[in-house]
Amino acid sequence: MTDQKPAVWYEHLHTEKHTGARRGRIHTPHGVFETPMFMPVGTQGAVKGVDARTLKEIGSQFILSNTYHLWVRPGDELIAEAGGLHKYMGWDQAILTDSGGFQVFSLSDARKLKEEGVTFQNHVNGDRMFLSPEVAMRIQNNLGSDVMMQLDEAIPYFEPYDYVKESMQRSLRWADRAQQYHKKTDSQALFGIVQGAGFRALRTESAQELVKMDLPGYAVGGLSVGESKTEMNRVLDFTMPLLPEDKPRYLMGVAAPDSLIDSVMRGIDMFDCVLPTRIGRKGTLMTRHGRVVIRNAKYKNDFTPIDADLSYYSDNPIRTNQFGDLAQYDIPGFNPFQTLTRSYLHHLFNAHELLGAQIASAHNLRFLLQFMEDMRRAIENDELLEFREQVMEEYGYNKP
Ligand code: PRF
Repeated sequence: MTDQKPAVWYEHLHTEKHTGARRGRIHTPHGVFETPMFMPVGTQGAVKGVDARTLKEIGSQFILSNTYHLWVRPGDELIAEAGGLHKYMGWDQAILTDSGGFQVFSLSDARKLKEEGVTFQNHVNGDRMFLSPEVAMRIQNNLGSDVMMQLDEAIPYFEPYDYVKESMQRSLRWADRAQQYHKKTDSQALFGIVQGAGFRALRTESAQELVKMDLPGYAVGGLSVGESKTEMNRVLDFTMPLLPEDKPRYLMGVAAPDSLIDSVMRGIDMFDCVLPTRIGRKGTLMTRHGRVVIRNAKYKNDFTPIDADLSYYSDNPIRTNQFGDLAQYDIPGFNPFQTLTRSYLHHLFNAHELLGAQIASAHNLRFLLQFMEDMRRAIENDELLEFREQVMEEYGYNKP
């Protein structure tokens, strides 16, 4: 028995007194990052409209990319030849790759699901492809991500019990096969994904079996797929206590501010979602006071800042904490969210200038990253419930 740490491991710093929310750090081969965290999504090896330098300036830690998309185009072997995904895309911090399960089930046509894996037609050129737990691992090994996700089947929340059970148990067998295949455990960590829709017995079986496998981290999948917030919280209420406290816990595909807080209160450390960049590039800003649709005519003559509440990570070096935030950047300069006006951003969207989509995407990511920084501080100060109340009030969730 050695006590050698896996490639990715969780360091616990503080438990919030009133809610049990966790404040910690995740150690990876590409740095140490503060939790709870939000990971911007770079599906095709690019966070849409936001370059690596800007990502750092706004305080990104991990980013997420996708096995499925990079496999289809440009190909995982090409990326391996280029020296791996970090080098290929110029990102020297941590990368998590999703396994392709969710994307195959949401994007591709003519799927055939078997015990062995899933055959489908890709969405780019219609070629038939076969994805199995082993293929997903081989691709992620080629990409060289810090965290790799097991192949799972992402099913709609309201499937009947018998199907959810069959699917969840298959995903467990796929986790086992992924673990058998994975050899690069010193440089890449494999996370398991708890499934089981809204059924307590199935979530319990899934969590317990995955925990027996002693994986370095666990995700909760199959949520935020159409069920209500109450239902999501209920699933987290009975699932989270089953996961080990000394490992990272990741809720896949969530970015609504109220859900981020509610999930952190139940013990989640990591999130990702396409929402901020997807709505940003169409002209919707996520702000502390709810959403702002910048194309709206009322912003034409609005010479107030795009978002007066938003710091640029680099212009606020006092955003440290009692633990000493490890992810600090000292890049002097310009805060576009405070310097530029809503009128200007409205104009950019009206004139179809690319810069509009870029600024709004970076804005929404910065909003969520700053939101997580504020949440981390609230946990450190045992004030998460007050933080929640304030957010619910300001964001307008409490209003009828
Ligand atoms: N599985 C995988 N990726 C995902 C999900 C899942 O269940 C979700 C569900 N919200 C988002 N992304 N592999």
